[in-house]
Amino acid sequence: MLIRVLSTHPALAFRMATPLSHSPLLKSPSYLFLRHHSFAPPSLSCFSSFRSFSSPLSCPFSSLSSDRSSKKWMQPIAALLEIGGVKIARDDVVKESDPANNVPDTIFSKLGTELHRRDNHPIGILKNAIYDYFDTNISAKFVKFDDLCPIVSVKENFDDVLVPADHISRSYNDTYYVDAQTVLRCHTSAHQAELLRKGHTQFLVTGDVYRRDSIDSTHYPVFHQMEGVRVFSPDDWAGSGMDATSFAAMDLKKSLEGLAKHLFGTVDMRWVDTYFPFTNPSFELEIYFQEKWMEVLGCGVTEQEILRRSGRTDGVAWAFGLGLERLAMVLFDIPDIRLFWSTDQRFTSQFSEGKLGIKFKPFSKYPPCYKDMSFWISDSFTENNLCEVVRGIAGDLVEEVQLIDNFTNKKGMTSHCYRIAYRSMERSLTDEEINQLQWRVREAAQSKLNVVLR
Ligand code: FA5
Ligand code: MG
Repeated sequence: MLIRVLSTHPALAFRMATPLSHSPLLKSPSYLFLRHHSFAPPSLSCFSSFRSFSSPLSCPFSSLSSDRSSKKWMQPIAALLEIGGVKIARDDVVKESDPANNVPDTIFSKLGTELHRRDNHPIGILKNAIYDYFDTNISAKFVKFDDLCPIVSVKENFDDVLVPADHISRSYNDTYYVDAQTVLRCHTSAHQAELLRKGHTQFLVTGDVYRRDSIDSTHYPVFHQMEGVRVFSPDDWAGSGMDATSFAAMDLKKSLEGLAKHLFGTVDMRWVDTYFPFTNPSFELEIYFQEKWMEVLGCGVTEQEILRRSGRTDGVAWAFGLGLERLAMVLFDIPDIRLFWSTDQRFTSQFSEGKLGIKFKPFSKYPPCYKDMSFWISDSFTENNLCEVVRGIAGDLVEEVQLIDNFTNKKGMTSHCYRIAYRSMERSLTDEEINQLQWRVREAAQSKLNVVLR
């Protein structure tokens, strides 16, 4: 078995040389934690008042269950879902009357699906294969969590992992807020601090995570991550001849390269230096897939402050966050991230528990249909908001939303042209159906995004 690890330098040089405002890095929240920008969401000026939830590792709803009468707004009307033993109704998550709430029904409908807990689903098969690797190849025993509630406090999602108060990832544009103090977790790192505080030193957390994001074959607003954390004590690195940080970084890369080898055998991959608020140094791993470099994970040596707050002043730790869909795309040769949500038998029947060697056989390839849409943007326009509107109308029939033209006229008005690709994974779409979708998208863009169609 062979693994080729390529130099990090080309990507690093590219990232350094690309002006921030033109950088593709900023386009996509998959780089959510890369950079630190100010934001000022007008409707969420109350962000600075955080409320923490007292019940460790529990859903905010469970900590409220004993106090339902005084929290009328959180009372489930009808219990629709049960996650980690907590009942959650639509009205607990989608609150049209709360200006701080931006969770649409399309997102609520995915809550509780828990693809990672289905042993016959590619995401579940991959999770089990990663468990296997940690059980058999790493001497330390990792404790596994896969049913922690995805509704977490702002404190858990951001503060506890040192995300600065004005970091872009906290914005209404990037994160789904249930209310001003509660979010759908946007990464499994939301559970790190709590588990460390509880005394865990080696653990894996798998779960569904939620982000307002762009639309293409490797981005979806709901996806799955696996977090890994390992804490070392001074005895572990004493004989290594390395300082604690270098030792942890070395062990981290070795563990993840071993994982890639375990999953893929031969694959082209490279390490890229990056930035996260919660690790230093920080890295991303990219794998060559479908003729492009695809980022599959972020990781690094845990900031000492996080360990200090959990009462571990003498240790050093590493942490990683794997993008399970991206890894499963490589493992099973799945070309489009929407397929993970398909209930079409022609997709689901191709996978079975414990089978890693399977390559997905596309059961059909219907042609895409492209529709362009040009408009003058307003100051508040964002691409994520447009994507949310398009997904709200076309659901999984939208394959990609791409900015293809962008100019500012002499009066200072900026025009964008977006190309929307519609394609079903399961059937042919009629012209009439697509025209109707496009018409509704245009109407909604105008009424909800304050843009002027051209
Ligand atoms: C994080 O989420 C960090 N919490 C990871 C981490 C953990 C770093 C611990 C250090 C220590 P990032 O935003 O890069 O980082 O996301 C991690 C991975 O999730 C990405 O590499 C990618 O594989 C996947 N990912 C991100 N956005 C999407 C998306 N919209 N759709 C599918 N996968 C995504
Ligand atoms: Mg990233």
